[in-house]
Amino acid sequence: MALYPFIGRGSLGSIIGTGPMVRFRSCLNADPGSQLIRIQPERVVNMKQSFQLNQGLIAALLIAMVGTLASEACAQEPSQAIAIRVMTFNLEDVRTEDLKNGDNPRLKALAQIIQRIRPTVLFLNEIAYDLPEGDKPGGTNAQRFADLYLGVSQGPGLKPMRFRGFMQKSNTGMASGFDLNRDGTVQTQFPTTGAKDKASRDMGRAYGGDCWGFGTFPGQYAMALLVDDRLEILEDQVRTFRLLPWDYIPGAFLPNTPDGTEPWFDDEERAAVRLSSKSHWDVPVRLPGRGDDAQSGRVVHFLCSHPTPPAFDGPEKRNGKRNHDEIRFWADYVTGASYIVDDKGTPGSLAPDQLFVILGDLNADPDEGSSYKDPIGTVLKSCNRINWQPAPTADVVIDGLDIDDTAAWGLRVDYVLISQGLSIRKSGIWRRNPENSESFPSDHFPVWAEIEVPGN
Ligand SMILES: [Ca+2]
Ligand SMILES: [Ca+2]
Ligand SMILES: [Ca+2]
Repeated sequence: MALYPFIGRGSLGSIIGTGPMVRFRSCLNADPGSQLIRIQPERVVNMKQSFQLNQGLIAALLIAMVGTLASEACAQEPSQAIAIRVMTFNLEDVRTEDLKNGDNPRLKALAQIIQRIRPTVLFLNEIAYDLPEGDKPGGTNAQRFADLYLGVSQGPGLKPMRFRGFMQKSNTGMASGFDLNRDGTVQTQFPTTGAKDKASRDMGRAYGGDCWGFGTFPGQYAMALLVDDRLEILEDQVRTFRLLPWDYIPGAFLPNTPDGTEPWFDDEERAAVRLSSKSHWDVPVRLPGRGDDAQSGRVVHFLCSHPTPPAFDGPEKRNGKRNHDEIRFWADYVTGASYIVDDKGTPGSLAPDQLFVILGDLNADPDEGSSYKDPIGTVLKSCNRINWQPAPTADVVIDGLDIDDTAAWGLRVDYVLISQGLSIRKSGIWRRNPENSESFPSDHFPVWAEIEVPGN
């Protein structure tokens, strides 16, 4: 029997969600000898009910389901679609020192939540990019989080998960050498990481305000994409847009001084100022193909970013305007805009036939908050390449929060948005506290979606 690569490794994701017209292929473990499992419609598990179960029961239920399904080997014929579970989670300022070992209590709590949701593809916001030191390469924090926390069971019944971590440089906390916040000084010194006194806080703010993207030390608030380690990240086709000048966008909302008499950035700054406050990534991932033909698997592009919050600025709204244009970039990228150049100098946008998922904390809510010109509602929602869906909702009600709010301060800011050609079978916002905890370990709640990818 041919071995099929695996989606979701025994997770809820691999074994829920078949409709009468669609069959999913799935294997239940990665060991040689894995069998192709065709999921029968009667095996459908109601996701909502599952999530409403006592958490302790979920793992037991999963194990039972896996056992049932694993015994049900089925024919090798290629199926028509694959379900993947995609998740985005702002971890709230995870730092390199938190990743020294696997013992940090807050990170263990974050990992426990991830192990309950069990995503196939996981995008993380606010995890520091570690700089290279001597022979040590930079950007190892993604894999460290994967190995030290997700690779270890975080509770009874929770299986370890194996991910490939993808991480690239971030503009956050990287000095520009310009007085970008126009406070009269070019700040290039950052305070000791973790110092909490007022002088250090002020120094951090002043430093961050002159960086390419706000950060109180180099690499703070970076991003990571974690992909089930049996899926292939097409590394040589990854495109990053960290360096793209903001000024390249036709009609960019570059700010003016509050009295409107002159541009906020002078000519030299304007030519250099970057659109992306962290980075914008297009990470193509190949899903399992037919039989031994790995190349036949569909490719999904994960479009990852973390636009700056439309706040912490002045009446010139430089952050609000940047937030708008950072979000607008994705609509431009998927509809053939001609101004786009990636960090390797290659021009061009995403080919029109490609499948994609936009992921991340976009720092904008379409119906409240302080966004500049509502980039979610006006730009993304009307983009004809995006298959706009109702907002995911939470199954836990919290006083003062709307059912679709993903941040503790009451906004929908975290998104999993799909392209035309993809569909969402189920989605949700996870608000349950970790076991034995009275609080949630981040100021954001993760958003997940079961995405159906058509076969070739
Ligand atoms: Ca300054
Ligand atoms: Ca809202
Ligand atoms: Ca709200």
